[in-house]
Amino acid sequence: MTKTLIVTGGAGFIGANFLHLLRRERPDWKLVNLDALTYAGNLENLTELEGHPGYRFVHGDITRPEDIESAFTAARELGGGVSLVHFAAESHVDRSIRSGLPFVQTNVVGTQLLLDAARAHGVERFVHVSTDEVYGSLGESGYFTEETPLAPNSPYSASKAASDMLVRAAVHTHGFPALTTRCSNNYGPYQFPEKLIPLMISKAQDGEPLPVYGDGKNVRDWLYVVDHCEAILAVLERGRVGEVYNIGGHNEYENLAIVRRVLSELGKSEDLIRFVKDRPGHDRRYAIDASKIGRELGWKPRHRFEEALPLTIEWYRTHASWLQRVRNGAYREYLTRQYGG
Ligand code: NAD
Ligand code: TDX
Repeated sequence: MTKTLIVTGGAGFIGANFLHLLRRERPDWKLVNLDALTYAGNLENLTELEGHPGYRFVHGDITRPEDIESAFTAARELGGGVSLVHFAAESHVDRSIRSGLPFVQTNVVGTQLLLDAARAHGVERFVHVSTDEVYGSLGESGYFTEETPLAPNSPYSASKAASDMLVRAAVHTHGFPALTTRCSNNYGPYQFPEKLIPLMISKAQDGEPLPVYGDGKNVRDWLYVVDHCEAILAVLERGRVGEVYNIGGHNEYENLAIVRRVLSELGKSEDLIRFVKDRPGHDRRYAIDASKIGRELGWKPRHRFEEALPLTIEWYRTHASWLQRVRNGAYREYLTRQYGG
């Protein structure tokens, strides 16, 4: 099995958790992290990896072919056959509603450039990290399977669906060794506090109002980020090339139930809840059928929501300075130090 891995977007939420998992579980692997450090990228997510001889950070953008080349050069210097796990993306639905173009640039154009470079360099395996949102919205019942037709509803999910199609085309046309994962909503350490759970934790801690979109009855299928990372590792090592694997935990909750739980864990009053204008085109319900990855790769989530949500809240409480530095912008100091702007 490959010992050198290029990870794109490793300074973001899931990518950072994945790099930490690999350091623990595959300590002999060499790791290259290619990340543009957009607002969502935070090198403070990776301080434990800094200076490690088998780890290289490449500050680069997947929409720039020369930056992708730099990552392959770093991988070559580390030696061994190369595989790639592709997390880098614009990932926030609300931002995509305000402005779709960066989503097309990174998620669509960036993914194609990465596929071209990875093919030219003969990567052994390429895991494309996608999302359940490409399937659109469910009614009261049913689950997304890998055969559910794609019906994305936001500029974010449309750009992810487009990237999935480009990966599919690379497999079909060029016999490129790619695999695609589609996971439900993640929560856990290092998540940027624009997403529901860390936003609500952060606001509740500060006694600020908690904005709940619409009637609060939209349903998401929540998975602890470490479970997602373990699933990606299983797909990387043992998945069948060309296949799509859904990942999820059968853990559906209405948004309002999540917000109430956060408040109750923190001992705060529900008076902080504010119902606000709905997200335009807001998907009603996501729920994943993850039986294929269970059957084929033996993966199943190890963390129960009832335990992992309190663990997550505790992580944000004990990492108050991480949260504060994200909220006040101090986590961007690295860029100023390095590049003077
Ligand atoms: P994130 O927004 O926290 O992190 C994205 C990372 O990508 C950041 O470090 C950012 O700097 C980097 N990046 C963005 N544009 C780049 C570019 N042009 N070149 C290089 N790097 C760039 O995202 P996340 O929540 O960690 O999601 C990671 C992946 O998982 C995404 O592809 C997302 O679609 C997918 N996903 C996320 C969830 C979830 O609940 N968060 C669920 C399913 C799938
Ligand atoms: O302030 C809020 N109030 C609110 O009610 C925010 C930020 C969200 N919400 C609702 C909207 C959604 O129904 O909470 C739910 C979750 O919202 P997000 O955290 O923005 O996640 P979602 O839109 O479901 O998308 C996420 O899951 C799939 C990630 O951001 C994607 O990257 C991933 O692909």
